[in-house]
Amino acid sequence: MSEEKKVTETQKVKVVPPTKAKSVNPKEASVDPATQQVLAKAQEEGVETIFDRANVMKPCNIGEQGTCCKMCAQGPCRLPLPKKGIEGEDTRKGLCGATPETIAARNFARMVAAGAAAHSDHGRSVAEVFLAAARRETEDYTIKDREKLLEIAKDFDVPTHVVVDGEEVERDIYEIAQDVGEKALAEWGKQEGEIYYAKRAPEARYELWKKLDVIPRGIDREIVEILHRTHMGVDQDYRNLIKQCTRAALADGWAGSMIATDLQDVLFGTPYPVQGQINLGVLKEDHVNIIVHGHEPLLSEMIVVAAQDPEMLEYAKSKGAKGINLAGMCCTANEILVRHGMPIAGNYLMQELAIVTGAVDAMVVDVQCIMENIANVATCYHTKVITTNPRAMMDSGETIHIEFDEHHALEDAKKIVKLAVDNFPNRRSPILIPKEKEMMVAGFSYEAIRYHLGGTFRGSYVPLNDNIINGRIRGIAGVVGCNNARTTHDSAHLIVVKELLKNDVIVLTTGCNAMACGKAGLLTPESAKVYCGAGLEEVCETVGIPPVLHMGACVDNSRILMAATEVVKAGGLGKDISDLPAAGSAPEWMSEKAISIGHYFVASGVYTVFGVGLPVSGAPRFAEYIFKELEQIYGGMWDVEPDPYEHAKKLIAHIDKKRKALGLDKARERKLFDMADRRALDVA
Ligand code: NFS
Ligand code: SF4
Repeated sequence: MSEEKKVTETQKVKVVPPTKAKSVNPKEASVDPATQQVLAKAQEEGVETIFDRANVMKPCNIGEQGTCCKMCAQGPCRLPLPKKGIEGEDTRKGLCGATPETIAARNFARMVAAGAAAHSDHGRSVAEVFLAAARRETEDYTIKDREKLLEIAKDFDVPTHVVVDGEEVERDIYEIAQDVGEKALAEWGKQEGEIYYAKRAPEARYELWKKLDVIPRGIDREIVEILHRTHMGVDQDYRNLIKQCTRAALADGWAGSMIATDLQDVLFGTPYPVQGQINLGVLKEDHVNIIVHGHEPLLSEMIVVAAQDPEMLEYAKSKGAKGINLAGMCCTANEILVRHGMPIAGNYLMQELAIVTGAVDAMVVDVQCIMENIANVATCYHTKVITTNPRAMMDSGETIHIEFDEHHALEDAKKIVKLAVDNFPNRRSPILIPKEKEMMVAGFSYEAIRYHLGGTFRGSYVPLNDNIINGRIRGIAGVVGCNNARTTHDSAHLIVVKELLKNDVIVLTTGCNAMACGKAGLLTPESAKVYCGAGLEEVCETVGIPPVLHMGACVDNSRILMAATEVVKAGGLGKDISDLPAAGSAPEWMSEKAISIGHYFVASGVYTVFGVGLPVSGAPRFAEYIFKELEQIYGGMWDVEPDPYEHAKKLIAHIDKKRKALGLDKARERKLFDMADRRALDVA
C-alpha cells in the first residue's frame, strides 16, 4: 500500500461543550478516585464525556425490554409491556405477527452473532499472522512457546513426530506451526463436521452437545446462520433461535476466542504471573506517554518492542522527554500486561479521561470498545489518536490512520512511536495525573494455575479440587465483563467480587472486571488477608496467590473454560462443568461480546448472572426459557440481577446447590461462620 493511502488525516470537527446542568457528579459516576478527579477536570475544562451524556440521554424503554423489531421496513414494530402488565392472553404482535418472544429472541441472537463475530474476527487476524510467522513471511513474529504449540498440535490432529529410518524424530517446529496454522484458519470457513476444540470439553459435555446437535460446524457458518434466521420471516421459534445461538456462541468460546488465545500464546508466550501497575497514575509527566487501546495484541506487541528501542529512546530525549512510557487500555492492556507486565491506564469507561489528563501524546487504537468520542476529546488536548486497523476508522475529530500490516509490523510500530515522540513538545493543557496506581499480579493462564497449585513436576488441579472438597474453598466464580455508563463505574464489579471472597469463593477474572479489581488492590496475594473468608485466605496464603486470578483479556474467557475443564478432569467434583460448584457473572456488561460469552458459559453448563439488565424483560416466555428451562437442557442458565449484593447471593446460592448435589455441604458446615460473623469481619 502506498504511503499516502496508509497515513490519512481526517477533518477537524468542533466539539460541543456540555452545559453545567448536564454534568454528572463525579462521585456518583465512579467509585475510582482517579476517575473522579479527572472527570472533574474534564468538566472544569468544558469537555464532555460519556458520564455526562449518560446523565442526559436515558435508554429507550422499548429497546431495553428487547421488544423493538427493525428487521424490516414495515417496522420498527414496538411491543413494550403494557404499564399494568399483561392481563389474560398476551396479544402483542408486530405487523407480520411476530410475538414479543420472537422479537426479543431475534435481537438476542443478533447480539450473540455480533459478539461471536468480534471475538472470532480477532481470532482470524491472529491465525493469519500466525500462519505468516509459520511460513517465515515475517521476521517480526516467531514461535515463542514451543511447548504450547506441541500441545495444541494434538488437538488439531497435527503430527508432531515423523519416523525417519525407523526412528521417531520431532518435526521441524515451523512445519508443525504451518500445519496448525492452516487447520486453525480453516476453522472459520469449515462447512461441515465439528470444530476441533469441541473435544477439549469434558467428555460428558461433548456428548451432551452431540446429542443436542449443537456442535459448531465452522465459525463463520454459525454466525451467518444467525443472520439468516433472524431475517424477516425466517426462524419464528425462540427455542430454535437459541439453539443456533448455542452453536455460534460455542464457536466463539471453544473456537474463535480459544484459537485467538492459543495462537497468541504461541507467538507471544503463555502468560505466567507477572507484576504490573494499574490506574491513571501509571502515566508519567516527564515521559512520552503512549496508550494502546482496543483488543488485538498483534500491533501492540510490536509497539512494546519499538518503545524500548534505544534509538527511539534517544530520540525521545532529544525532544526533552525522560523516556517512553507505554500503557494499555481495555483488553489490549490485559494482553500486554499478562505477557510483559506493562502498566494499565484504566478500563473501558476511562478512555476519554486518559486524554483529559493532558499527558497522553498518542492513543493508538485497533478494534472494539473504542468510543468514537475519544477523537473529539483529543481535539481539546494535544493527543494524537491513531487508528491502525482497516476495519476500524473514525470520522469524528482529527485522527491519523497508520495501517498495520504483519509483514512490516515493527516498522509500523516505530512510525507510531515516532509520531508520539514528535507530539511530546505540543502538550498544551494543564496536566493532571492522579497519584492512584496499584500493584497487581496478573497472568494466570490455566497452565499457570496448574503450575502454581502443584509445582513444576506435579503440576495439577488436584490441590484446588481437594480444597473445594474439604470446604476451604466454597466454589469458583468467573467474574468478567465490561463497564457500563448506566451504572456507577466499577461499583458493582467490586461489590460482587468482595462478597464472593468474603464467602470463600475464589474468583477468576478477565476484561474490565480484572482492571476494576486491580485498581482496588484485589489482585495481590496480600489482599487475601483483608477480603477473604478464613478458608480461602488460608489457601491463598499457603500457595501464595491472590484470591482473584487475572486470566487476561475477554478472548481469554476461553482460559476459564479450560480451567473449568481441568477441574472436572482432576476428579472428585462430578463429570461435567455443570456439576461444579461454579458460576459466572458480568456485573457491568455492555458489549454484545458479553452476550456471546454469557451464552457459551451457559451452554458449557455454567449458571451465569448478568448485572445492569438484559433486554428480554418485555418477552416473559422467552425470559423464562433462558432463565429456567435452559437449565434442564444445558445444566447452566442465564439470570439477571442488577443489585450487586443480591447478584453475589445468587452466585453463592448456586454454588451451594452444586455442593449439596455433590454431597459436599457437610464439609462446609464445619468450616463456616454464619453470615453475621462474616459481615462483622468485613473491612471493605
Ligand atoms: Ni470485554 Fe475487552 Fe472491557 Fe467489555 Fe470491552 S474492553 S473484550 S467488551 S468493555 S470487558
Ligand atoms: Fe415488524 Fe415483523 Fe418487520 Fe419486525 S419483521 S419490523 S415485527 S413487520
